[in-house]
Amino acid sequence: MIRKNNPQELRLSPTETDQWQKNGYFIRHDQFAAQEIAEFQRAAKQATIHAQQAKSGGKTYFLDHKRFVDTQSATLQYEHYADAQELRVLEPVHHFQQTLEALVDDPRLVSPMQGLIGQQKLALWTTKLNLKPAGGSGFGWHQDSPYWMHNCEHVDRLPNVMITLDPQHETNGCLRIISGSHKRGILPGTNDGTSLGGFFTNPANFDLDEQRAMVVDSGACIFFSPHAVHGSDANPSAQSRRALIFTYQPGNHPMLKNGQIRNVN
Ligand SMILES: O=C(O)CCC(=O)C(=O)O
Repeated sequence: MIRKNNPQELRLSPTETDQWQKNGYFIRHDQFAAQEIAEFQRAAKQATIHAQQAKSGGKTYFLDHKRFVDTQSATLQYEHYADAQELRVLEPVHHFQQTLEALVDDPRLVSPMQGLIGQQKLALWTTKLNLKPAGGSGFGWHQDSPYWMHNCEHVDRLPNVMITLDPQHETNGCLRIISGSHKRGILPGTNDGTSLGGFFTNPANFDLDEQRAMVVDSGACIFFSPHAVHGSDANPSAQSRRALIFTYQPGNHPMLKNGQIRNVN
């Protein structure tokens, strides 16, 4: 059942607070109606078109043979096969489309985030669109906090919410989280000599048996800690597995990519 836009009803429940502390994540199913999800899907498509159009003026670089393009307003990550033209991640994404800009202020995201961050006044840290197209690549086990700690002094207070735009199964590369891994703060990377290796969590520091597959329908919200070790498999299915990930922070602090302050209304 979709919750009403009643801030009282949207607050963290004691069970969710408990799950957050114990597991580093919790899930709310059925947060958005099919019509809203269809609108987010349309907005996501338009955002990728606009971002791809802007990329000719951007700066292209490769890390471990993976292509990235930084434009004035976003970073585009491409799929990992040679000469891929297909986008894998667009960050940030909300500013490309009014629907996504408005979603930043949606009480279904903001109210629980106020509880997780522990204050009313919030700002946005970053937003991502993970496209995971048919045949798209997975994400190795990592925490977000090691990526962010150099740009932020409150890295413990950057909770994520994944808003699912397609059903997510074990067979299309759903998000996986190592339950309880957030409790140990920032963990060592793999240091395997690659450029990105340091950002992938050293497997000696978490227990794979504690992984939980986030099997949900579209319209779900998966709230997870910036310290939670997480990742996902590739998508061998014939359909995309799209998701938005919005990350919030205490108010009046600048966003990750553009340094602007985007307070939540
Ligand atoms: O979309 C996914 O499956 C994982 C995303 C992820 O780990 C990330 O964006 O940091």
